[in-house]
Amino acid sequence: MSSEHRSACPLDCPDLCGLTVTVEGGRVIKVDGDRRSPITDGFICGKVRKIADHLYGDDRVLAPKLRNGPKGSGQFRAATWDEALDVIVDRIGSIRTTSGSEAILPYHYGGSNGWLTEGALATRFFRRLGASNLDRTFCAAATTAATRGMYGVMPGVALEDYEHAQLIVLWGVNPSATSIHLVPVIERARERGAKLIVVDPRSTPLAKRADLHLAVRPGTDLPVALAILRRLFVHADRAFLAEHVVGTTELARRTEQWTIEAAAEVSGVSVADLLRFVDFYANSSPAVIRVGWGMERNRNGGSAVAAVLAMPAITNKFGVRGGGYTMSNGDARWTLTAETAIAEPPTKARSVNMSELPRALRTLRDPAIQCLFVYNCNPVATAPDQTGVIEQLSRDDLFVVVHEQVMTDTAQLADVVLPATAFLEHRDLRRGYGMMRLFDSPAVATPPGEARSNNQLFGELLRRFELTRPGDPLTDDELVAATFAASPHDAAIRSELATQGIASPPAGERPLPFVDVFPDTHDRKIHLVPEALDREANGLYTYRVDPATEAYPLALISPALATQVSSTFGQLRTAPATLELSTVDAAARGIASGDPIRIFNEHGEVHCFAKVSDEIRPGVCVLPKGLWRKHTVNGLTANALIPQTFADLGGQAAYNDARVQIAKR
Ligand SMILES: Nc1nc2c(c(=O)[nH]1)N[C@H]1C(S)=C(S)[C@@H](COP(=O)(O)OP(=O)(O)OC[C@H]3O[C@@H](n4cnc5c(=O)[nH]c(N)nc54)[C@H](O)[C@@H]3O)O[C@H]1N2
Ligand SMILES: Nc1nc2c(c(=O)[nH]1)N[C@H]1C(S)=C(S)[C@@H](COP(=O)(O)OP(=O)(O)OC[C@H]3O[C@@H](n4cnc5c(=O)[nH]c(N)nc54)[C@H](O)[C@@H]3O)O[C@H]1N2
Ligand code: SF4
Ligand SMILES: [Mo]
Repeated sequence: MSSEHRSACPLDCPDLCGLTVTVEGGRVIKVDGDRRSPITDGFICGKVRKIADHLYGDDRVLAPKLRNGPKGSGQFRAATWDEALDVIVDRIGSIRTTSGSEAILPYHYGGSNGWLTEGALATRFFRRLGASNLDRTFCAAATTAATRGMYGVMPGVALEDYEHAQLIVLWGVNPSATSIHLVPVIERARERGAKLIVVDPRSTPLAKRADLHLAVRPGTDLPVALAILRRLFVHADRAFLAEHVVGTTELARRTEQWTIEAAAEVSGVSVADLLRFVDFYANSSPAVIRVGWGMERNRNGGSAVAAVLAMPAITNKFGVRGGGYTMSNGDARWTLTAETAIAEPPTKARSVNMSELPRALRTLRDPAIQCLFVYNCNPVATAPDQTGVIEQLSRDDLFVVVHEQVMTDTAQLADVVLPATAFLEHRDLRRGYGMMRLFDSPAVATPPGEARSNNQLFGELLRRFELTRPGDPLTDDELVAATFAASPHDAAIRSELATQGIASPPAGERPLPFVDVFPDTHDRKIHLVPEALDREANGLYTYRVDPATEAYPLALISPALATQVSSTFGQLRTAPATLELSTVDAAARGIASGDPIRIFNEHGEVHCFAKVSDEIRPGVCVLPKGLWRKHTVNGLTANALIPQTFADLGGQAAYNDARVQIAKR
């Protein structure tokens, strides 16, 4: 007998789909979209429709494993949970005694991305232990810094409201892969006459259909945006600026050197096209800019995002449905957070930027890191400097624990592998970062083998290290109850969740910026040149020149694959990796599609096959993010070519700052 259950998809995707899950004998046999969320509209992506392949595939970790061969040999023996936890308690205990707790580094990013799996008892455990803290900078660190500094946590335009726009700008974002439910909304707007502009070095599916495509060189969005702003000042809404905006004069000063001609030169886009952008934008309302994450991952990323976010402020595109910008809507004024339920005060322990993992492991002293505890993350596939990550994780004197659903490239390097549940097997609360609602995503399937949720694991570790306190919630259900209890104002949300499994934020699910919601900076104004950002960036809006050299002239970018979420589901990919390069760059090197090639720079070398494409601009090549080692000939991916350097804001990894050369093998 099968049964149907309502759930939600908490994966790292802006859409946050409502799901109908069919379960038989505790196993998921079918997943489809439902209609509780208008944006899901009854359909979901192929990745999640096929999630049974992930849940019940050969790579699933079913029981704890202990390494019984040399590091990285992939030799493990099965163990009981008790045995594995004894090893962990023993090793961590002795590291604490000899070197202190900061010798332990928790290493995590999104994982299943819900409130309960992201933080909760793991945060509590590592803080009470006194472990080193982690700066989570893989993604959205630069965009978050820019947005918060300028607008606070004001929600942006709801994705549903794009239907009302007359102009839609997609800036460094590829919804055809990363937010598929936005595509039909854009199409509906276009049927009603909306224009579409795409700013992207690649001809993405929507760029091909756009009214204007600015195929900028990676990392040159800043001069482009400043030159456009310089022109937009002519169309400024002076009354709006006077009432709601601080820093206009200073921003105008910083745009001065960026004529359209200068920006065209640096970005490789024509003067005529930049002027067309200005014309479209100045003369359209409602106009919305969807800011993606492709533009933040370089040395100019934070300033570039800030410059783009200044456009709707200067011209006042707010106050109308479908007008303004959308960055992340994750902070859409939820007063309810799992943080409030946990209320575990931050510690004074040192903080380590996750995007310089090899450097931290190599150089930190007093104490050096001796234990890396990985959960919700696959750094061998996703962190910069892959060679360094592999080298460091393979050290005999580093104790590596990995809590995982499947045998990832990182798990292969562990001393202890612990089996983790997947969403649908544990409960989670998840708010959207595109779609603004909050979902309660229940456990609907039986965890295979001995998989345990993050909170089961860290609850047990809290107990074993005698770090629990009376009244501590220790299960997912207790954590949800504590989350609600800590937010007494949210009775309405609670009852919506209980009856529907989905709730709207207090400000409504489609709030209008500057009508329903305002910046929540200290004076409720937009800050165009916030002092803190100016200091952090060492001069906000200062352009740093392209890192290309004669030896490494090509920009390598690593956009998202439609078939994965970062490296998640990568075990299911059978196709070998291909590097896409432009017809011009291929011809210059005598390379044809299918040729074996090597891509190299001072950090590393990747061996794979070429795909010659007229969908990327000359000077740029593409190797997608999230590939696994098995997908390339020499077991290294784009991340082996990515430096441990940061964007200008947020300590953000500069994934798209890699410059490379390509040759036939
Ligand atoms: N299917 C799928 N969906 C996903 C993900 C996934 O891996 N797969 N990942 C999820 C996550 S973690 C995130 S953060 C989001 C990311 O969502 P997106 O921001 O849409 O993803 P990206 O593919 O990283 O980058 C978007 C575009 O930026 C372009 N780009 C690269 N460099 C530059 C630049 O310097 N300037 C400009 N203007 N454009 C540039 C790329 O060519 C790419 O088309 O998607 C989420 N959704
Ligand atoms: N080259 C390149 N690399 C990139 C980027 C890029 O642009 N270029 N962008 C990056 C971006 S946008 C992001 S967000 C990061 C993401 O990088 P990661 O944080 O490493 O994300 P994933 O690759 O999705 O890996 C998450 C892992 O967590 C596991 N997991 C899921 N749920 C749970 C759970 O409940 N418990 C436990 N213990 N584990 C769980 C999954 O099985 C999966 O293996 O990658 C970054 N890496
Ligand atoms: S990954 Fe995105 S599109 Fe796919 S089901 Fe989840 S929320 Fe929906
Ligand atoms: Mo991300």
